[in-house]
Amino acid sequence: MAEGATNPDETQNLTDGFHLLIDALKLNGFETIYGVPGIPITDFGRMAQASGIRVLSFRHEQNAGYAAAIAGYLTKKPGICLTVSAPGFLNGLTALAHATTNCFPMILISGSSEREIVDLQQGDYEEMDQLAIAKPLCKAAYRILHAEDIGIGLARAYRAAVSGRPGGVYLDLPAKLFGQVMEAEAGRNSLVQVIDPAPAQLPAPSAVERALDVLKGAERPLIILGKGAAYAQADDAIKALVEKSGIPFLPMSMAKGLLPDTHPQCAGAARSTVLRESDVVMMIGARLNWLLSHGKGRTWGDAPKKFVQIDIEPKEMDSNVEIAAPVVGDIGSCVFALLDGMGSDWKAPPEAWVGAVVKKREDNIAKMAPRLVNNNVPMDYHGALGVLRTIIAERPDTILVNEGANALDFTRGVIDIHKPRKRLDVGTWGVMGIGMGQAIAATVETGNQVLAIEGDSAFGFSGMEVETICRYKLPVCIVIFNNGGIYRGTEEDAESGDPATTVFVPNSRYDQMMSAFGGVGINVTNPDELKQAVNDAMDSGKPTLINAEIDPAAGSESGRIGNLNPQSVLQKKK
Ligand code: OXT
Ligand code: ADP
Ligand code: MG
Repeated sequence: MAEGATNPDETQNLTDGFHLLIDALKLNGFETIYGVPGIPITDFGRMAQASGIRVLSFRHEQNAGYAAAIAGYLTKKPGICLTVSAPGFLNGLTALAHATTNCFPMILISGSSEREIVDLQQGDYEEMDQLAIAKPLCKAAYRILHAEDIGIGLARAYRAAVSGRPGGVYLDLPAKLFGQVMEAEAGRNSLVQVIDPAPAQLPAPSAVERALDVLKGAERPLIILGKGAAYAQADDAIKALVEKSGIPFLPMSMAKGLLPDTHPQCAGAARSTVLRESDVVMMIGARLNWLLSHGKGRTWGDAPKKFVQIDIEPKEMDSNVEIAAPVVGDIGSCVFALLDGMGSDWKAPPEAWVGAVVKKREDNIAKMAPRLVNNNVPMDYHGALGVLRTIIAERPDTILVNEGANALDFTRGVIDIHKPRKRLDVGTWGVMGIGMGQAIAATVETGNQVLAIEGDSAFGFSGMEVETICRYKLPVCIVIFNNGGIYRGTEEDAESGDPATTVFVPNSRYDQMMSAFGGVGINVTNPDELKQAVNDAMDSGKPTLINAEIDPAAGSESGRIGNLNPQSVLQKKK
């Protein structure tokens, strides 16, 4: 067989769509596919697995898609999700849109029905014009009709996903394509190895100079680090810039750990103070969207503010407020240029500002400390998180996956992250259901242990993937903060006779779901038991699910974002 080719029929000098796609993926270093098999991609999955690509089979495409999206975030290489046509494609589409919204590179590859029948709407098996539906929800969408275009089609998808602002790409593969036969040599020659898929984008020197001038004029400067900065993997340069500047930094949720949350310049525990009081804010890979109150209003205080923004996407500038100093380029190049321009005589910000931030941070940390050592039964969030915070400090390479409302917000505030890209969560949309997909991909891509802290509602969106975790024997420890419902487990509806819309079966035992598939399932009622169970799971590396009984009354509506709920003036909330 010719070197690098996978097709046993090459003795006949022929290849086909199946093998060309596998060869194209391998040529470009794609090692893992996340998906769900079925017509017309089952054989492709089998052949890919036989060829040495790791093909991880999920229970639902949405979870495979979330896995692919986060794989893209963690590796800077698009995660691949493979689905069947119409319903499988639609299941994967939510994840593709999520990837695009979050700027994660991902390629959704879906089999599709025959074009001739779809276009005449003659009712094919799983008929759907998938390309048209995908287009508005992703960064780019392509269809490959001929085997000789597989190489160029994959190359286009790869480059579109990672270059510029990363995002999701859809690749439509009609069933007929897989079986198309062509000369093996011509097939080999049609493949494309993508050179420099995400080219460096250098900022203009004048933009760098302008940014430094604005920073130099600051009395109360602040740096905000977003998940784009974590994605960029320019960790050392960002650390050097922050430390050389002496400016306090505020990490967005998934940027926690880019510099440790325990770093002396970290202002995570003084969030509202630094947003309100700062006069110059430098955003690095973060958008001024809802998570930052769009850069205006009460959160940001009354005093005028100047923004410096580093981003690869020029259109991001002035999206919500005026950006005084836009620096467009990739974060690594921009940060290096800024560092260079700062020279050796850079002046640290005024001591009054730095000292005030440190004081606020220490006050808030001291205020929280006693709540983290409570031994209440049933547990509240803080008692449970106190022990988990220590475990993460002792095992800083663990990747923390986190979703829920109170389960999300309290965890984000309490658990310090110590290394880059070790916190994964609901992202820009605040979407529930990312948990198990992220947990699986995080360990598959990095080899690290995963601790998933999940609200009981959040877990339910992807809970069936515990079977996947058991099947592949993954070192994932899931802790369900089980408060019996969405936000709280206490609501009643006296009028309808049905349970209130936010409550679940009380005292559910999610741990038994894990035991059903041969994993370790444990129920815990206090922080000591929780600590023991998580440490055991980490030591053993066995798939584990811990049902942590949380006081059903401990949470609040929508966690920290209850203010986003519209209010009826006609009906008082119960
Ligand atoms: O500075 P101040 O004084 O303000 O204090 C701040 C920090 O300085 C301080 N802090 C600290 N103090 C001491 N020590 C330390 N270390 C420290 N660190 C910080 O603490 C405060 C707060 O800091 P924080 O959190 O940084 O600041 P703040 O103000 O909260 O930040 C604002 C935001 C907006 C940036 C932040 O709140 C944020 O990132 N929020 C994300 C919220 C989010 O995305 N939520 C998820 C969506 S909610 C809802 O939509 C849900 N649904 C509907 C649904 C969804 N989402 N998706 C789908 C597909 N379908 C439906 C559902 C179904 S949630 C949900 C399920 C919920 O039920 P669960 O059972 O899963 O969960 P439970 O609630 O647990 O029951
Ligand atoms: P957060 O939610 O943490 O605030 P966002 O997802 O809102 O972060 O913002 C991430 C930003 O980072 C996006 O505007 C995106 O264009 C940008 N970005 C992503 N990767 C890079 C990169 N390599 N270089 C520069 N900017 C990047
Ligand atoms: Mg809950």
